Formats: sequence, C-alpha cells, structure tokens
Amino acid sequence: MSLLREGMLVNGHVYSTGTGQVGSENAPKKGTLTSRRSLVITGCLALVITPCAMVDARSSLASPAAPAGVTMKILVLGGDGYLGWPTALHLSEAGHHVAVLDNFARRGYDFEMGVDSLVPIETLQARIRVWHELTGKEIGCYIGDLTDADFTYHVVRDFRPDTIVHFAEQRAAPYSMVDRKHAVYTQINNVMGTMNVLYAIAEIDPDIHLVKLGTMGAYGTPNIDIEEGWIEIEHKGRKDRVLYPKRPGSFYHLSKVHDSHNIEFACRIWGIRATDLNQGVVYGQQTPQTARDDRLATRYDYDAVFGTVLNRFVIQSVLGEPLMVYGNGSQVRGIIEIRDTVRCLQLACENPADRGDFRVFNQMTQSLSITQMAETIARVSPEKVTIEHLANPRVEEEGHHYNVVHSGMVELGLEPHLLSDTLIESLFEITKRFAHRVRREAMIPTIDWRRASSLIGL
Ligand code: NAD
Ligand code: USQ
Repeated sequence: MSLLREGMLVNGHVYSTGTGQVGSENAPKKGTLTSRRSLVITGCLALVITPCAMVDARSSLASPAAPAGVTMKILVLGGDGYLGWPTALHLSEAGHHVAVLDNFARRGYDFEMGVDSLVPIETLQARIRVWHELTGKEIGCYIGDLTDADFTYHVVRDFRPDTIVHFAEQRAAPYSMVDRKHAVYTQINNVMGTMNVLYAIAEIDPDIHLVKLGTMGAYGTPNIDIEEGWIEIEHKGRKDRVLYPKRPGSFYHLSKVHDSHNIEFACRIWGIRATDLNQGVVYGQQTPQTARDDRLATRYDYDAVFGTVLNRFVIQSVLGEPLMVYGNGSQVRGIIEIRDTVRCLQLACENPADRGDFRVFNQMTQSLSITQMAETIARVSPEKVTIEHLANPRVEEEGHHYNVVHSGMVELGLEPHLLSDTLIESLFEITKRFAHRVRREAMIPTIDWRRASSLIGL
C-alpha cells in the first residue's frame, strides 16, 4: 500500500491523484488557492500554518448556501473540546464533510491547574484516526489559533466551508474571574478570535453560514421573560425590535455578549448569515458516536473551574462526596443534554440563516433550580447522597424570575431529552470506571467573584 496520500507535500509539491477528498487541494469550492503546504496522515489532514495567496472575496457573493438535506462542508472550530469533538463526529456520521480546528488551549488550562479530564482522552490526531478506522470517514484537521488572523484566513480559504461551527473559546466563567490576566486573556481570545472569523467570512466567502456558540448566561436573570435573542419594545409611543438586553455574570459571559454584538453588526453591514446559539449548561458525556470506542471519548470535567454543575453532582455522588450547592440553590439555569447539543448543531447547520440575518436560538431544553438538579441526582444515584450548601463564591441572584422562550430549535425538529427521563445511569457507570482519577481537592471552589484576584492550580 502506498504511503502517499492526496495533498501530501512531497519535495515541495502537493501530491495529487486527482480524485479529491475532504479538505484536499481540489475540493470542489469557489476561488483558487495559489499556495499550500499540508500533510495528510491516515484519516487526518494536518495543516502547516502558512497564509495562502489572496482569493477574490467578491467573486462568491452571489452563491447560495447548501439547502437542508444536502451534504455540506462544515468546519468545526474548537473541535478538540468537550462539545466540538462529539459534534464533529455527529456531523460526519450524518454525511457531512467535516474538518476540525483547535489550538489545544483547553488541554493547556488543565496543565496550568494540575487537573485532567475524568475520562482519559486521546490526542486529536489519534481520535481522528480511530474514527477513520471505524467508519472509513475522513475528518480534516487544522492545528492553530483563531487569534492568528493569517492562520484563520488560511483555513477558510483552504477548506472552503459552507458552514463554520464556532465552539473555540475559553468557556469557563470561574477561569475568567481568576484575576486580571485570566479575564483579559478570555476576552481577547474570544472576541478577537470571533472577529477574525467574521472578517475571514466577509472577505473570502460571505455566503458561509456562521453557527456560533453563545450562552444563556449572557441574559443574566432579568425580572421579565427572556425572549429568543430579540425583543419588541415600545418607548414613548414608538416601537422597535432590538437585541434583548444583556446583564451577564462573569467576564466570560461578557465576552459572549461582545461576540453577539459584533456578529449582529457584521450581518447588518456585510450581509453575512449567522446563527447565535445561546446554550444553557450542558450535561452528559456520551453521544452514540463517542460511545463506539473508548478512544473516541470526549472530555468530562469535575474540577471547580471547568466542571459544570450537573456533571459535578454526578461525580460527587459517585465519590460519596456531598453535592456542592452554591448559595441557597434557588438560582435557576437552562440545561441541555450533550446528545441534544449535537442534534441542535446539526439542525442549525442544515437549516441556514438567510443572508443578512442574525438568527438567535435559546439552546436549552428545560429550566431547573440548582436545588432541583441536586435532588434529581440524589434520587437517581445508586449511592447514598448528601447535599451541602456552600457560601456562594459567585455574585448571582437567588430566588429570581426565570421564564425563557426556547421554541426555535423545537420548530426546527429537536425532540428534547429531559433530565428526568434521560439515561443518566450511563453517566454513573462512566464515573465509577474512572473515579480513581479524581483529585478531590480540585473539586473545591477557590475563585471568589468578590475579589479581583484568586488562586488556581493549587
Ligand atoms: P471546551 O473548552 O472543551 O472546547 C473549546 C475548544 O476550543 C478547546 O478544545 C480549545 O482548545 C479550543 N480553543 C479555545 N480558544 C481557541 C483559539 N483561540 N483558537 C483555536 N482553538 C481554541 O469547551 P466546550 O465545553 O466544548 O464549549 C464549547 C463552546 O460552547 C464554548 O464556546 C462555550 O462557551 C459554549 N458553551 C458550552 C457550554 C457547556 O456547558 N460546556 C454551555 C453553553 C455554551
Ligand atoms: N453551581 C453550584 N455548584 C457547583 C457548580 C455550579 O451550585 O458545583 C451553580 C453556580 O453557582 C451557577 C450554576 O450552578 O449558578 C451553573 O454553574 P456552572 O459552573 O455549571 O455553569 P456556568 O458557570 O454558568 O458555565 C457553564 C459553561 C459555560 C456556559 C454556561 C451556560 O461552563 O461555557 O456558557 O454553562 S449558562 O449557564 O447558561 O450561561
């Protein structure tokens, strides 16, 4: 069997059989590339980070987005992450041509804090190889940082996606509240990365549909119902439709607000198309695709910085630790199971927003108070569970109004799994298998919202 693969760089020349593959030089897309250095390893296209020559942006202005049901080229930014990896597999299984991009920043935060995913995870390259072995499907792979504009443009020109799914941000509220350095990093990483993506779309192919992950926490907890992104207001006898007001609770959540404003502006001035998914807290660890093989597992965080509430409660219950409810537990959050997340992403990709439309969905399936979440886990857990209330390290309202419109995804076809009827038993099984990997002290929250500087990584 020949070691040569489509697109491999051999003595300075790109090797080509003329057949074309996902992410290959002769992928059937608009525009031309005049320089390229890439290397295909089995099932994985690894990109050397060099900017390509300019492509005429305006040449593609008139082309339509791929209609629903048609195979699309989808670039998943943050494809090594908790949600990005299962989404890439789900889209690949659905028949789309997928490439992932990541700079491994998330793995770096773990090194910084001295923790690791509860479930061991393979390298991105190994995961892609395993997926190829099991399914014969290729997933392209680009390693680099979205805040590097040359790299971002290069990838968009090279892969020529119909859709960009953007997960690639620093996503932990506590991490963004450690100190000045972490807050500034979070906002630069998130806002600048998204700006580079927006400009790449506008210059290279304004027809690309941006599907961007936002957060329910961007709204905060207003004393009125939360609409789906937009609200009609009447003021002094005049009416307007405006972006729903935001009052988020961390510098991370604020970065999502800034992103949303930037994306809405880009839709308005350049006529690009975008879907902003204000997602609630995700729980769960397996999707049908990741469950096929341990080597396809996605990460599962338990620490007080990146571990999210329901996953932490499951892990705490298995370890025999009390479930740590912050404050009195009456604060309510929107939640969604990981299998619904990947379906929502598929629905958003396959039903693109119109050109110029900044479309917003509240991507959650139910609202529960933290106490209700703890009580549900306590009821379902095979172990005897206790619930403990900690002084809330965050500044957040308790006992507030919370009524959210989240019908958009259901109208597109989502059939939600609710916490009570979800098979969280599998989560207990997974947790038991890997419980020996927990560093218990990492579960205790040390980041205090009321102070400008806290310690992590002890
Ligand atoms: P994650 O940290 O596991 O994944 C994000 C990935 O993006 C990581 O692999 C990271 O290395 C990569 N990344 C970060 N900055 C990058 C950059 N500048 N260039 C290239 N890659 C970069 O996070 P996740 O839990 O999978 O969340 C994905 C997205 O969904 C985030 O935008 C998050 O805000 C949003 N979201 C997550 C949840 C949740 O509960 N996990 C809920 C709502 C919204
Ligand atoms: N909480 C506890 N105990 C814990 C952990 C959290 O009571 O052990 C409480 C928090 O005080 C908060 C709620 O649970 O009221 C949610 O906290 P979380 O850490 O699970 O989630 P959050 O910080 O809001 O962030 C997570 C993801 C983020 C995403 C967000 C969606 O990390 O990427 O944007 O969920 S949302 O909450 O809708 O904004």
